[in-house]
Amino acid sequence: MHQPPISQIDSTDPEIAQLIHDEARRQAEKMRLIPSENYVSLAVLEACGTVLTNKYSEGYPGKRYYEGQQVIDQIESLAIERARALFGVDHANVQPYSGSPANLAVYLAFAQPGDTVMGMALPMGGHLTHGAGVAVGGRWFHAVQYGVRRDTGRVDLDEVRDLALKERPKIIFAGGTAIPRTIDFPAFAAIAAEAGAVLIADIAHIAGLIAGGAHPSPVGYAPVITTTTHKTLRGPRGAMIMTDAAHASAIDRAVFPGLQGGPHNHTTAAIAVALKEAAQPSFRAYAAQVVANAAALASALLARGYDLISGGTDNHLLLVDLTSKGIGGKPAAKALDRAGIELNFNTVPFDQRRPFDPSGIRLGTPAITTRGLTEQHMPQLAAWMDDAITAATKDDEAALDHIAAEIRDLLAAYPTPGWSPNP
Ligand code: DSN
Repeated sequence: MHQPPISQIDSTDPEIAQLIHDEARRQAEKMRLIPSENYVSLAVLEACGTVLTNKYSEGYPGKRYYEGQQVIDQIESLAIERARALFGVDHANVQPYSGSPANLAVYLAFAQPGDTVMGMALPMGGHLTHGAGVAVGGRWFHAVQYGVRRDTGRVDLDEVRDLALKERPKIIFAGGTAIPRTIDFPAFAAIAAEAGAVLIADIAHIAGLIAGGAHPSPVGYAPVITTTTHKTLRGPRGAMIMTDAAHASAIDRAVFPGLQGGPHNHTTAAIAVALKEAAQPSFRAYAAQVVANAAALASALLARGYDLISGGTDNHLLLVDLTSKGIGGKPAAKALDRAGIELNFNTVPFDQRRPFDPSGIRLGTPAITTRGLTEQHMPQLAAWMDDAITAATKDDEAALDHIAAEIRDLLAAYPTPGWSPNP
């Protein structure tokens, strides 16, 4: 049963309704370890499904290009105030449609096409929008990229500094999508100041950890902070850009009218709801548990001989090089999915294989922690992963199906918000 109900879709569009039912069951029965995913609360789900989707509101509270903003202005103002209070920033723009448009707004605000920009290379753990050659940042700008050290798997801050001083980028991104270690925002800030660059902290993956006090904050170091709202922060699909006072109007102009039209007001309301949830004491406990679970899972995998990039994790995320296990990341991820363990194949630093068939897998604990799993479950999870990877190397599909059944049995005791198998 869905909550909020989808009885109208059931009667008017049974095909789509059935697919929503199927996806809800899949999310309930799988050990969801994709580190950028989560389960939002019922309140966030409800906000996403309201009449707020009917309204256009180009502009910002008090300065709109359409009438009828008496209520929408209040909703967006609340979302802004909650973001400011939660993260301790001067200014928040809650309108970016998602993380990629948020980062595109940063380019628009602080660089001209052809300018030098700098970010972490995608195969090293960075993000597509931080200067990768296939995306706008790499195609319209002169993007220079830093990585991690081969011996430690950690960001090489000497390389970052050397590159920044040599290339003098207009902007430097700190952050990424496959970084298992604490990001040293003070060090990045010192480098950016020396190089004359604007430091952009992309905290998409760790926003919930920062809000919950489980990762150091970039506030006071990075004048511009971009984040999605749906990863560890556990809100709806969306994004925010937070700034100090000096960079606020450049970002606001870049988001609208520079890049986007009307904000998605149902999403804005859901972001506001999620920000209120993230300000509760229970969210601090959640953030700490996400990190504790990841550490416990890392220990259990290390004990089974797995090669973790950087040797472990400080946050919610683990990056595993499967080379020593004799299997590529992609066949491993597919086998694990069949075994009820959902994660993604991923490049590892200095990967010798191709990006679509890389050596690693990436996983994390935000979603399973929301369901209530704790450190005590992590040795069993590591054992299931290990068994599934062994089964994959032997094409033992029966073993994979057996693990999937065991996982379904365990997870039945940990409900998902928004859906239950009972009619
Ligand atoms: N797709 C997101 C992730 O999985 O990390 C980044 O945008």
